[in-house]
Amino acid sequence: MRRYGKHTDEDDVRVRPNRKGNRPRTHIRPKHEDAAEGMVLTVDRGRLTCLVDDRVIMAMKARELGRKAAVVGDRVALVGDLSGRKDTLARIVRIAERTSVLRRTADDDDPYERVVVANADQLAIVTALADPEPRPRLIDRCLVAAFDGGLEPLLVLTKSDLAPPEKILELYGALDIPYVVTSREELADGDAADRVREHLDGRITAFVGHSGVGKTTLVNALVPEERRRTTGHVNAVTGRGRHTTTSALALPLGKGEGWVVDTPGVRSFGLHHVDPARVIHAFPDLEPGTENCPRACSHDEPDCALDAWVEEGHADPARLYSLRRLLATRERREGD
Ligand SMILES: Nc1nc2c(ncn2[C@@H]2O[C@H](COP(=O)(O)OP(=O)(O)O)[C@@H](O)[C@H]2O)c(=O)[nH]1
Ligand SMILES: [Mg+2]
Ligand SMILES: [Zn+2]
Repeated sequence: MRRYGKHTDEDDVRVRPNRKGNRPRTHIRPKHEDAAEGMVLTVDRGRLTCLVDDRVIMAMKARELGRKAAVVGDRVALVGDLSGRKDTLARIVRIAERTSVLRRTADDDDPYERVVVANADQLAIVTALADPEPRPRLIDRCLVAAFDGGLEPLLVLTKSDLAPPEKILELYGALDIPYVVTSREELADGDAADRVREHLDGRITAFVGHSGVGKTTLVNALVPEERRRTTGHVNAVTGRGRHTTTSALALPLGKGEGWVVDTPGVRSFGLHHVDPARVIHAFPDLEPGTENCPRACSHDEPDCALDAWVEEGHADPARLYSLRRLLATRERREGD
């Protein structure tokens, strides 16, 4: 069985996700042999909305889980009242091993890390081309979190009706990260959703980005209201693009077509949990240039080979600046 290193110490391995259609393999705990398998759709003050078969069920975690917390995207085992009727509450008795973990801390100095989404395959980093202005350093931080958490990045550049994408694409085009550019017009005629959907097929995609970049608008364009209603989320989504996004929220694209996870806007993406030595992996345009670095190079010292790498035109100077700034904020607090 594949183990995911440090992710497993947080949650005991009890149930495996029922990915390939075979029955979930349940280990130990004969106590809850009859537990049903479900997926956490959203969390609100200790109440977890879960999908079991086609039923939306409210649940809380069982005492035996101790301090382990289930998050959106978690595969869980549930017992108790699974009817999904009003005012019923099931109990979550197990959390399955996670295939990926998107984590963030409030800032780099904050050791308290929260798991934003579990089991996502892809991280859609949503950036508006204007209103609000793109913030490459936030993009870089999201990229680090994606690489560190085992998610494939997807760049979604919204509001191209307000500003052109060229400048941002110059910075990120070299990274071989798939990207989609969307506009208000394309949102209206369905083209935006179609083009984003091409990247979502069958996978769980978490949408992150600064507040106001258009995450909820996009997610709503991807998931018709009809389907939002069947998973009971229609109350959380009020009107066009309006959404009181306080917790991540998983929405189904359709049977076997995957999931999208809307998340609350982030101002910063703290990376306290990421080993600085791993940060460079999120800079594939710079990483090959570190071959000539001195051993244990901080990449911010006179002998660092990255200056030459950039001078030779292998990467954009802005990217090196961004890397250095990110590494520096890992050491001391600094605004983004
Ligand atoms: N001009 C323009 N506005 C957009 C576009 N996408 C979303 N918006 C607007 O941007 C605002 C914030 O959108 P919202 O989806 O709530 O952003 P979120 O905070 O990232 O979820 C809303 O007023 C949307 O109508 C776009 O492509 N072009
Ligand atoms: Mg939103
Ligand atoms: Zn170096």
